[in-house]
Amino acid sequence: MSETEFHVGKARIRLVQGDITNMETDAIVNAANSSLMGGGGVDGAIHRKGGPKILEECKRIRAMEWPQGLPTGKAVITSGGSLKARHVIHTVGPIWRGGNRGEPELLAQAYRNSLRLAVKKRLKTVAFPSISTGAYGYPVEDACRVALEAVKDFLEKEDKLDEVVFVLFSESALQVYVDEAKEVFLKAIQMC
Ligand code: AR6
Repeated sequence: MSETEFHVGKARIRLVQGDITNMETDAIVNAANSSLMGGGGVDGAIHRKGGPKILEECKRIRAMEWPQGLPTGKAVITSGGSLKARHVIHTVGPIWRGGNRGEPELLAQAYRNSLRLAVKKRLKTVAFPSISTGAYGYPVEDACRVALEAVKDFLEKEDKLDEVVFVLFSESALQVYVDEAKEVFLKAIQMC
């Protein structure tokens, strides 16, 4: 097993460094904000490369389903526009406010609700960025544990996904995720 690849049931979890907009998974997840109208970071990159179709669909979702904005932890889906991925799942991670304002649970919800939506749409492969760890200021060492645990818990209960990829923008973020993934995934195996 390569050190950046782990398994839960029949699903594979991969950790890679790169730009999520290049992924060819069925869906890529966007670390959006409640407005769903785009922004900086990974959100900006997805809308730039995916083209105006994604924003049009986001506007429709706002008008039809979430006129007040998408609440933190929830997820919605659009097409991938001109991206290689056929779909974009937009979720809103929590803004870091010191860790005692429900941030871990809200971050876990963002991952869980994104995966639920992927299963509902019969998608098989999903790529995530490191939600909340840019503009929203969530320390990556804390966020990665929440992210990996949430994905592991989901895959233990649900066997319809083939692959979940974490796409980390920097070498240092990748290293933090790899170290934590060894704790989260390999410890569980040793305990069995
Ligand atoms: N591919 C993969 N990861 C990326 C990419 C990319 N192309 N670009 C940035 N990252 P952020 P957040 C990493 O700020 O913290 C936006 O303005 C980045 O290094 O994109 O959830 C939204 O509109 C970091 O590790 O998302 C919201 O207003 C991670 O993605 C707000 O930022 C997340 O950084 C959301 O903040």
